[in-house]
Amino acid sequence: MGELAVGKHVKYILSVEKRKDSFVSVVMDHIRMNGAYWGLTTLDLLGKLNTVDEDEVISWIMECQHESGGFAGNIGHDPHILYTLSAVQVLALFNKLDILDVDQIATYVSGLQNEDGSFSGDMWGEVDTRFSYIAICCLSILRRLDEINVEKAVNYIVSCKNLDGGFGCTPGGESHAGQIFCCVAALAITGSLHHVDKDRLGWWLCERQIKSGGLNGRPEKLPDVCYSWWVLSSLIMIDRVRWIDKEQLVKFILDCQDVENGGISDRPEDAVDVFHTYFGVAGLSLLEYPGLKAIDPAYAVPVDV
Ligand code: GRG
Repeated sequence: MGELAVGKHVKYILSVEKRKDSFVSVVMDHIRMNGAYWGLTTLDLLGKLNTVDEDEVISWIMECQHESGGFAGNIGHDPHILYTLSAVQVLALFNKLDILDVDQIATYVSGLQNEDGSFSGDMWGEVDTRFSYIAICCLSILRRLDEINVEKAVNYIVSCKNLDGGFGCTPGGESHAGQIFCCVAALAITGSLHHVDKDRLGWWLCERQIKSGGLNGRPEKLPDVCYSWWVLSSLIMIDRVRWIDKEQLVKFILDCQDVENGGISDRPEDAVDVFHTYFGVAGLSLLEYPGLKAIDPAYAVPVDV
């Protein structure tokens, strides 16, 4: 089994930021705040956050904030609850939450809660359990969970639980590992994990491991490095991580590295990107790979943050 190419991955992440006119940068322009969260959290897990210009990052983040309190994916774009969480998470990495107007952000996030307890992602109203997690995680980091109706938020998430023990986007939606992470983490943060059928969900989640050692996100689908995060963090939160073969998963993630130019891809031999580099390294952190900072499975930031 190879080793994690730490130096190469650091170089890769720093180089992505510099290639502003590349095809990838152009098509990712509107979600740059997400890219910043993935790239900077990876650097922090690798112990290399000091390789970036902190002041430059922070002033760009603050330029993405709107009067409503919400943050956009980049300057000149519309605010969304997802980029708001990413902005808060990145500021937390730099221990700079004190520069935020917490009341303003709490008003923005709590204003997106609907009558049935669900959350919309922005003013256009799409509802999804991803947004329930994001609201709960963001307000909890800012210590403002009391701004929303937590009981209704939890009841809505529970209404998205399926007979297989998993969770979907909305009531009746198919169980998917990404949504399961969102629902389980939101329930963990609000102290409501008793709503989860841990054995049933643990079984569904550990069935995601296929022969190559990698994990898929739902039955009959291809494995993808990102599920090393969505599945593993959920198994840890429900205390069933011993049900998968950790060594095989470490091997799968390491096989997805570009050991020459850095970066991690979804599957071996595919093209690398920052999203999979982050979730690969975050997965290895959950697997206690040597030399990496530990990451919190619910808040998705290093434990020391
Ligand atoms: C702070 C970690 C963190 C997350 C913020 C945005 C979000 C909250 C969570 C997203 C959860 C989610 C739905 C993840 C899945 C992403 C993904 C790879 C979707 C691909 O879906 P399909 O149907 O792929 O294309 P499959 O693997 O099912 O074929």
